[in-house]
Amino acid sequence: MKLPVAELHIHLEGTLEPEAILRLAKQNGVTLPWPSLEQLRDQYDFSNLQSFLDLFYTNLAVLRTRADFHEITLAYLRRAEASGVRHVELFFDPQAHLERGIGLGEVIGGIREALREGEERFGITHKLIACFWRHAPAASAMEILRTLLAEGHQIDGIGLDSSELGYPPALFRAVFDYARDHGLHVVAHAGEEGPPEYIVQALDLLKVERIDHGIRCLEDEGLVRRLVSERMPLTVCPLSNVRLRTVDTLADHPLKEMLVRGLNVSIHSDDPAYFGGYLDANFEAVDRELGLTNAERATLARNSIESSFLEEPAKSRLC
Ligand code: ES4
Ligand code: ZN
Repeated sequence: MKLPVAELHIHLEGTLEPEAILRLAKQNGVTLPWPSLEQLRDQYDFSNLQSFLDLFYTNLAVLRTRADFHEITLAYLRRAEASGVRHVELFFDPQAHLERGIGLGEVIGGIREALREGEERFGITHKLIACFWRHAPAASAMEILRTLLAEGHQIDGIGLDSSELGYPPALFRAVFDYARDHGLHVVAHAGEEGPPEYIVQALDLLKVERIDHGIRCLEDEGLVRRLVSERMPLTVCPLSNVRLRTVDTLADHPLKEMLVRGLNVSIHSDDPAYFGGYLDANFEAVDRELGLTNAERATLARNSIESSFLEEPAKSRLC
């Protein structure tokens, strides 16, 4: 992939490759339910979002120290450079680490240091986005957000992720109000497994600047028209959608239809170590199965940069 692209939908914890999981488990004295690479790899057949999240959260037990977070962030950036990524907006789940007794300073310190190093070594610029779990109480998100700000941890925005069904964005209205009032960018996963109504809530109640996934918007004509007229970015993750069975096969993926409808879509990799590949693999798979024109390829790449939170003039330099 030659065009410059921005990776706007990637969970740091989702870049943890099986080999790294076993190596860190050994190094940190952590016992996992699957001791060999073969047994671990056997777990990667998902039936829906929750079946993936169960594995994803279990594997996080191997991340213990600031050095671990530094190492996996730098490993990701090295891989990202190879796939043409010029700017990354990295998600991480503070609750996944706090609940295991790992402090915010260890997590964010390790990540930030690697992001700075990655910028020097690979020229990849970055933003860091703390995602809150929608399956946890909004009060937990609010408490952590207050702490992040009070202790001066460097984050650029907040997001909302984890199990979607049954946890409407409306629950997190106060958290997002607080984040926006404190100058943070705001995004939310919506319309991955959840209904179009969740996308509407994310727009109206959380006032998000981007929707992560959003593919179920196509079930609501009025919503599609609104998203088009507002040029609302939708960060679509094709391989993720196939592996979590939100679409049957890549050939059935609505990405092309979304482009044709004039939606502001871009391609991203979500949890590349779990879903079969990084940004380049997502582009290649879409190209192979849906057949992109040169103009569509250029539009997808440009949308990713325009939808980023990069400030000018850095943004224009990449377009
Ligand atoms: C996620 Cl694919 C996906 N959806 C929702 N939350 C997530 N956290 C990590 N990957
Ligand atoms: Zn995601």
